[in-house]
Amino acid sequence: MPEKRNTPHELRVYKIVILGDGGVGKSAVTLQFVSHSFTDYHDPTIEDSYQQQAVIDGDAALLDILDTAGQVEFTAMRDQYMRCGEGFIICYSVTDRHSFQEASEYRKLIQRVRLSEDIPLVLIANKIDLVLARKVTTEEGKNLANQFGCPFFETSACERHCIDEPFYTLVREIRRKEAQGSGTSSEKLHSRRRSRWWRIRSIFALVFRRRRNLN
Ligand SMILES: Nc1nc2c(ncn2[C@@H]2O[C@H](COP(=O)(O)OP(=O)(O)OP(=O)(O)O)[C@@H](O)[C@H]2O)c(=O)[nH]1
Ligand SMILES: [Mg+2]
Repeated sequence: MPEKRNTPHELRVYKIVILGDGGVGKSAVTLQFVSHSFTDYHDPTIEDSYQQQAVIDGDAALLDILDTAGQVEFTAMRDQYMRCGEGFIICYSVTDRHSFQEASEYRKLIQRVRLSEDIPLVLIANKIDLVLARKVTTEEGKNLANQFGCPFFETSACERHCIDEPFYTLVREIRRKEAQGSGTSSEKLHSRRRSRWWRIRSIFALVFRRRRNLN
């Protein structure tokens, strides 16, 4: 009998969003992960998405990665994709202290949009090959990740150092959360509120339609 194989349709898709300040290397890290390549010029992203299959702990996964804009002029869609992401990678550059400080702002933004503390998250400190330009220590990165309660990795997209681990770890975090149950109580409340709002909106639409028909 032929061996049963997973078709792409049977793959579990993991929606991953990568966030961080402009120029920290979000696109470079993502491109290294999906295509093992690196470009040394900065082409500011508006929004790109990539798909990559992987077998993680024996289970096949399709990582659907949204590479977002760090430049403020391109961030209009931010709330929208924060609502759909199942897991987030926050990236800063060890050569840019401001990007490190902004990592906390990205975390707050996720919590504000999702109304939850328990969203699968990984923190990465990129550009560690630029040793002489380093402004943020490993210790500071670890402390921030402890504060976030999330895994932490130091990466170099340029040298392809520690590129796969953050993505694999994030999938594990998503799986762990799924195994614990379908979402926290505040998330459930949020989705209930959304459906309640949807029902109220439908009732109003019906009443207005009737009144219009009567006039
Ligand atoms: N030396 C070194 N340079 C890097 C590394 N990662 C990215 N870069 C460089 O940093 C610059 C910005 O990288 P991008 O990946 O475009 O940064 P980004 O975060 O996607 O920027 P936006 O799309 O504008 O938000 C580019 O010139 C990259 O070549 C790294 O690990 N080491
Ligand atoms: Mg980019």
